[in-house]
Amino acid sequence: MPIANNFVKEIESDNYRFNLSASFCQDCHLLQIDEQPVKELMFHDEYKFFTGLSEHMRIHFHEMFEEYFNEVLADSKEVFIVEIGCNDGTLLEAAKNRGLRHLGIDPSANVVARARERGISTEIAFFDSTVAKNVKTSYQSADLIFAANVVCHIPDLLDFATGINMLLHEDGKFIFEEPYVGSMIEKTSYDQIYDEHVYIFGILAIQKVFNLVGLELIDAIPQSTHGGSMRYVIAHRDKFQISDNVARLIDQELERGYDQVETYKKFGSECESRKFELLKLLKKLNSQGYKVAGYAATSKSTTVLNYCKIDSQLISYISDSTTDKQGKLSPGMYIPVVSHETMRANPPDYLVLFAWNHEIEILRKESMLTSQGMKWIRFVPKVEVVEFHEN
Ligand code: DWN
Repeated sequence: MPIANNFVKEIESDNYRFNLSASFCQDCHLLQIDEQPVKELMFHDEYKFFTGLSEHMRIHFHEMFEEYFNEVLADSKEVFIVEIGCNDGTLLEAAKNRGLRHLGIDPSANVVARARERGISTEIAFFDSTVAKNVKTSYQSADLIFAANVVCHIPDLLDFATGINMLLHEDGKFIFEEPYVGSMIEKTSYDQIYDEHVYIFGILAIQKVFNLVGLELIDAIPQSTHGGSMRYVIAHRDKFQISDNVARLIDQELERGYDQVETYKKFGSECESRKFELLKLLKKLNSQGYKVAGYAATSKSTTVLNYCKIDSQLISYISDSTTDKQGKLSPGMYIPVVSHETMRANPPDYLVLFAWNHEIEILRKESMLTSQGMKWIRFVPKVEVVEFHEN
């Protein structure tokens, strides 16, 4: 596999490859990839993902902020809010707009530059226990720490949890969201597995990891974002009542066998079936002379394209809103990336919905194409051609 976000200018100009496979540990309940490229190859000053490109996610993060912020607002002390993996500052903008003391920490200088343009206080760093200690010394302990789609990117979970333990105020909360292992299994969304996602978490695993450093999981709330995520709320031990959600959702995990390696073996064979079904469909459309393109050059699409071996014969281009990806080639399979405007000017017969997790937002945006007869191809939760009609 190539680096999921390494969009290149020329064919074969990237020769770095790693072996993408995953294992499940029945003791700690972590599903994790076996080999991860060094972090500097993935997160750097040309990182290609900007959170704020999705309006739906912007609203989601602002609502998330307001929900927890209101709790700490009751205190008269000066509030300090930290976001780990702040990206372009989409979430922290809500803190800044309220004039609150805040800090975003992210290792990718280019996305941080975007956050700074918005007036967000930031530090460029990979968050770990040393950074946590320094932040606490230079600022204060954090009343709220947020992270969204970040913790599953960090290999040394124990050191990470130690850092949270150090930085979190004794009455504070650490709130984070990650793609949920249960959603991935139920939908066979194998594209959640790529270099940046070291882990796909379930509640059993999260509870164990944070318990090891003296923290406690006090709530778990399912989210529809990113194809099915889980929000976890962590606090210092015995500070808050534990929500009933935790026991209920853990029971559900056990009932569904998310603690059993057999479940993951079955998931593996489901992935193989989806791969053959998608290839079969694309080859059929190609032989019938239809023009097929992709919608959104997501990180996830790198797994789909390389795992299924889909090249520009089968998908002639991918349209994407990220200017840094346009004019480049997709990692490994070298499919050209163009703007949505270019795609709309000469639409294909079929569009493969790579950003299936943003389906509602995208269909709303592209309703004109759909009404003109352009068809969509889904590969999650099953491979199918969909003709959407407006009610
Ligand atoms: O965890 C991660 C998630 C949250 O974001 C990261 N490791 C990287 C990234 O993953 P992804 O690229 O799979 O994320 P998305 O949000 O599913 O897709 C983003 C891509 O989709 C961008 O290239 C922009 C594109 N896009 C688009 O072209 N039109 C997205 C939307 C919503 C659109 O309307």
